[in-house]
Amino acid sequence: MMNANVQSKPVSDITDLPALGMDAGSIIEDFRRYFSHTLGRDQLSQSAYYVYTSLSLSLRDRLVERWKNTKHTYSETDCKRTFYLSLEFLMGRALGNAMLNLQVDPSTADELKKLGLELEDIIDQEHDAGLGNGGLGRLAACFLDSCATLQLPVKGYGLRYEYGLFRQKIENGFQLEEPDHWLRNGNPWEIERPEFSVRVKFCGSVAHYTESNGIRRANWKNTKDVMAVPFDVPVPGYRNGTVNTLRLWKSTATEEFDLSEFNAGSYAEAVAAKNAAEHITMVLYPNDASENGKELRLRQQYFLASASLQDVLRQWIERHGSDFNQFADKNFFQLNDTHPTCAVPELMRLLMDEHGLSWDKAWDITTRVVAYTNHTLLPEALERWSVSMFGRLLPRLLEIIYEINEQFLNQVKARWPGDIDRIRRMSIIEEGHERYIRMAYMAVVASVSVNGVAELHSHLLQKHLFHDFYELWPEKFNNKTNGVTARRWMVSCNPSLSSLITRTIGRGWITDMGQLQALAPYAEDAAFRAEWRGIKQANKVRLAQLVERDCGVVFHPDALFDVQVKRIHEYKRQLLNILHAIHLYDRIKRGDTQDWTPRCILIGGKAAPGYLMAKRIIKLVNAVGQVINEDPACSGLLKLVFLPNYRVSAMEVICAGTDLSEQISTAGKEASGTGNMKFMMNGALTIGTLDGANIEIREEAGAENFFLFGLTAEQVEDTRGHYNPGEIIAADEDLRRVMSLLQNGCFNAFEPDIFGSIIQSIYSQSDPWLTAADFRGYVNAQQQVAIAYRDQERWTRMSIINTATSGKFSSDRTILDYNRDIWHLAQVVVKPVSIL
Ligand code: 26W
Repeated sequence: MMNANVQSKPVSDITDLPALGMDAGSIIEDFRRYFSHTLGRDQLSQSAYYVYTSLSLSLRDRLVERWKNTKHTYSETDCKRTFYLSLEFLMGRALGNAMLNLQVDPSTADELKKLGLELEDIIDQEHDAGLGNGGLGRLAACFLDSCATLQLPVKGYGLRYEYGLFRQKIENGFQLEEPDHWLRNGNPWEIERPEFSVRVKFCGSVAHYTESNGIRRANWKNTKDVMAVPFDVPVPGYRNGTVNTLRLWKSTATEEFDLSEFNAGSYAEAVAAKNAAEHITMVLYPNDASENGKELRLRQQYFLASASLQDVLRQWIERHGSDFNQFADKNFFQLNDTHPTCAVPELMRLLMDEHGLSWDKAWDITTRVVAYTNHTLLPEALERWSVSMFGRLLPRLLEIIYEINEQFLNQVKARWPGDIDRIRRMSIIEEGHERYIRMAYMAVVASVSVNGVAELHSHLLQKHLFHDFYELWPEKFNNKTNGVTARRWMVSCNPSLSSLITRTIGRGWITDMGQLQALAPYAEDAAFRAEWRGIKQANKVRLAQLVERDCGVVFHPDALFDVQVKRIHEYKRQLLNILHAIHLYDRIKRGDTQDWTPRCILIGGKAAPGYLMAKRIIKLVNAVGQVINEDPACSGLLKLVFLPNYRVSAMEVICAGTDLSEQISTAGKEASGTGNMKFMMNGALTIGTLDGANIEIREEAGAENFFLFGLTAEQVEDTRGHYNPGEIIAADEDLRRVMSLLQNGCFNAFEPDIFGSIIQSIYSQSDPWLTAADFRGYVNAQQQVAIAYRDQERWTRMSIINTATSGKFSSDRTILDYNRDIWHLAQVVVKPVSIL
C-alpha cells in the first residue's frame, strides 16, 4: 500500500503552476499533446475513443485547478459540510457537462472541425456512467450539480461499480441483459487516491472487556478485512469556480489477507479470497423498488457506510484531534433512501470503539448529523435484513442496533405505557419465525429529519408507513419535492430552445429557473410561437433519427410524439399505455379515423432481470408494435416502438423531442417522478394521474395545461376489497374489444398464450394497479390530447406555459430547501483560478 507520509521537505510547491488557458487555442494544444504524446496515437490510430479521451483529459486539467482551489477554500474556511451517501449515482456523460460548466470557448468546436473532428461525435463516444437504476440515482446526480452550482460544500460518497446497470438488448421482443463494462477503455474523469484507502471489517466476533477505569469496551476481532480505495470524480458548478467531489469506493483485498493464506500453502484459496474482496464493488444491483435480501448487497451497503465515515472521521481528526465536541456542528450526512443506513450503527461504533466516546455522547452526535430521504412507499421495496445474516456479517453492528432499539422502545413505553401492540409495530426488529431489521425504522429513529420527495408522497408517509413515528416525533417529518438540473436537462440537451429563451428573457434562468415565468406572456406572441414550434420540430427530427437507428421504424415529425420512458414496473402502468395503443389500432381497423391525429408512441425502459411480469410487458410492447408498424392501414396514423437500452444519454435526446409526457402511475404509488419534470421544462405536455409530483406540475402549469385522468390516491385506497374489473370490461365496449384482440392472439399468433399472465392480471380483482379502472378516463384524456394537438397554435401556447411554469422543478430549488431546513450550510465562494 502506498504510504501517504512519504514526503521530504518541499523546496518549493511543485503544484504551483500558471493557470491553464481557457481559450480554444490552449485547449486544442493540450488536446493534441494528450492524443499524440500521452496516449501515443497518430493519424492512423485515430480511433474516436482516443480523441474523446484526449479532449476529456485536456478539460479535466482545467477542472483540477478549480478542484484544488475548492478543496483549499473549504479547508481554510473550516466550513460545515454535507455528505450525500448513496448506493447509486447515475451521472451519465461528463464531457459535455464539463465544457458547459467550465464555459469553454465556443470556438473550440470550430478548431476541432479544422482538424476534421465534430464535437458532437466526440461527445457521443462517451460511455454513460450508469451507476444507478433510475430516479433515485439520477436525482443524486442532479443534486451534486446543484450543490456545486449553489456553492455548497457537499461531497457525494458512492461505490465504483465495475459493471453499471446492464445493457438492454431486445431479441425477438424479449429483453436480454448484457454486462456494462463501462471502465474497459479507461475513465478519464476519475482520479485514484490509494493514499486514502481505508480498511473495512467483516465477520469475526466481538469480545467485551472492562478497562481499568471501569468503562466497558467492545473488541471486534478475527475479522475478514477488505480495503476500500477511493476514486474521485470532479463535480463542476455552473461557471462559478467551484468543483465539488464525488468519491467512489472500490473494494480490493488487503495485502496480509493474501500473504497469510499463501504462507499456509493455499495459493488457490488466497486468490479466491482476493476475488471475494474484489466482488463487493463488482456490480450494481439491478433491482429498482424490490429488495431481495442478498448478502452481497448488504456487504456493499456496509462497505460504503464504513469507508465513507472513516474517511470523514480521518479528516476530522487531522484537524481537530480527538475532540468531537464540534463534530455535529460541522458535518452532516444525508441518506439516499435506507440503502446507506448502516451508517447509523457504524458511526456509533467508530465513535465508541475507535475513538473512545461514551454511548450517550456518540448517540447525541449521531442523532444530530443524520437525515433520511424516503423514495418509495411500495412495501416490496422496504429494506429488511435477516438478523441471522446481519449478525454473521456485522456482529458488532447488530449489538449496537439492539441497543438502539432497546433505548428507543423505552421511549415508546414511556409515552404509551402498556401499548404492547405499538411496541411490536414500532420495533426496529421485526419479530416472527425469522427476525428482520427494519432499516427504514432505524433510519427514522436516528434521523433529525425524514422527508418524502413530493407533497403527496410525504403526506402518505406520515399517514401510513411512518404513522406511529409521526405521532411520536411530528417535527422530524417534512417534504422536499424533487427537482432536476436545468444545466443538463435544458441548456445542454436542448441548446436551441435554451438559446431562444436566453435571447428572450436573458440568461438568469439557468441558475434561477423561477425567471422562466417571464416567458409566459410570449405564449401570446405568434412569431415567438412559430420559433418555439420550429425548434420542437427540429428536436423531433433528431429523436426520429434515434428511433430509426435503434428500432428501424420511421417516425414522421408532424405526428404527435407520445413518450413513456422509465423503469418498467406494473405500478407505472406501461400496460395502460399499450391498451390505449391497441384501442387506437382497433379504431383504425374499424375505420373510425375521422379527424385523426397521427401519433407515434415510444416506450422505453429496463426491467429488473428477475421481474418476469415487467419483462413480459416489454414483449407485449414489441409484439403490438410489430403488428401496428407492419399494418399498411396504420401508415401515417399510428406507430409504436420499444426503444432499447433507455439511459441518461438517450433521455437527453428524447425529452427535447417529446410532445406528450406519459405519467400514468396508479395514484399513490409513484413517490415523485423526475422524468415528468424533464419533459415539462422542455415544453412537453403531460397526461397524468394525481400522483407524485404530477400534482404539483399541474398546480404550476394550471389545470388547463395538463391532461388529467384517473382515480385519486384516496379512491385507489377505497377501491381495495371491492374491485371488479370483469364488470368494468363488460361495460366498456372499447375495452372489451381491446381485451378480445389481446385474448385472440392478434399479437402473438405464433407464440400462443405468452400474454396469459398479463391478461389475467388485468382481470384480477386483486390487481393492485387498477388498470381496467382507469382505462376509460385515460382514453378520454388521450382524445382531449388529440384534439388539442390538431390546433397547433393552442398546443404551442400550452407548451410555452409548461416551460414557463417549470421553475419549481429545478433541483437548485430542492437543494436550497434541503439546506434551509436540514443542512444549514453556508455558501462558500471559491476564488477564480486566474487571480490566485
Ligand atoms: C433495494 C431495492 C431498491 C432499489 C431502489 C428499493 C428502492 C429503490 C428506489 C427507492 C427506487 C427509486 O428509484 N425510487 C424513485 O425515486 C425517485 C427520486 O426520488 C422518484 O422520483 C421516483 O418516484 C421513485 O420511484
